[in-house]
Amino acid sequence: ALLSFERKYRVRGGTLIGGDLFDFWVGPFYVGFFGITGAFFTFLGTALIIYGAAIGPTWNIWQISIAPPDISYGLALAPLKEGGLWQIITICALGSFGSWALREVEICRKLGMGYHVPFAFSFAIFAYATLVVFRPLLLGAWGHGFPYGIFSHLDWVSNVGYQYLHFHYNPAHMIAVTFFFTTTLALSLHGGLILSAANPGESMEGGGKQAEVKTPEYEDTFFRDIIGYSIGTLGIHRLGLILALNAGFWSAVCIVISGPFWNQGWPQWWNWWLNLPIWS
Ligand code: BCL
Ligand code: UQ1
Repeated sequence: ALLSFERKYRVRGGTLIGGDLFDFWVGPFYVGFFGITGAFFTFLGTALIIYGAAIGPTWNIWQISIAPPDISYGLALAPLKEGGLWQIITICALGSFGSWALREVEICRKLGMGYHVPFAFSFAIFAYATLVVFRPLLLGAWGHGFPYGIFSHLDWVSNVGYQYLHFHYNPAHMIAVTFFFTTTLALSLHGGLILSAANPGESMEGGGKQAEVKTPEYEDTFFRDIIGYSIGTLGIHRLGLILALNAGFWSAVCIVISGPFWNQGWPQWWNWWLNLPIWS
């Protein structure tokens, strides 16, 4: 059933492709042209993963893995069972993520909202595309993509990390990690602050009386009292978004420079610092 407020927001138009043709909902879900393409790529990609598992050596969920072609195939198409499946699954994944982003755009347009959500999602897609398209292209072989499997992708990260001796010394990795950690700091402060204002507990008069929900001034005052500064209720959301986008962006940078722009160990990269004329 339609929720009471839903009818007001089920507005026609705003589509990028297909006009009115796909402009409908299935239950709660908006469909649109990109709902159709998204479903297509998702089902095809998932079916190919299941097929890959079926022709593989194990049904153990942790060990199933669909590997990219051997490096010797370079940037060519590989036979299905020798990495071709991985190549088609990668196209399906990108088709599916791209459709999802464009479906978000259509919904934003219908509702007259900004494009912040699809813009943010595009950073995650960019990080994924960097791993399986941009870096393999720059290194000249699809074999540089990561395998689709739970343990196997962890093994890939570890192997690629040690290939550069000590990945923690990668300066872009340092920046990415710092943004990930700062994002969780910001969200824990924000989540805690909002819940503390919404859920203030017993009133100061006592007697088991519940205090009333606090206004945003209290949120500002808490941070002014403790650190002398409040970024504000809108500001914290801008900060959160910028922190999170940077986490994804610098992740993409840290991996795309590993190989294409730096092929020694990352500890050696810091020689520029050790060799500064001040102390060398
Ligand atoms: Mg490291 C990468 C942190 C130690 C080697 N490392 C990363 C980054 C991140 C990180 C900065 C991965 C996040 C990312 O790319 O997001 N590493 C990190 C930390 C430590 C660490 C915190 C730590 O020690 C505390 N790393 C090490 C050690 C090395 C090492 C020292 C191994 C020995 N690290 C590497 C290598 C890599 C990283 C190699 C990378 O390649 C990786 C990186 O930067 O990749 C870009 C970006 C997000 C994505 C890619 C997700 C995209 C999601 C897509 C678009 C949508 C998916 C939809 C989904 C399928 C749908 C699900 C449907 C459900 C039903 C809901
Ligand atoms: C903050 O200042 C603020 O404004 C009132 C919030 O809004 C509700 C917050 O959630 C947080 C976490 C802060 C504090 C953050 C900084 C960077 C001072």
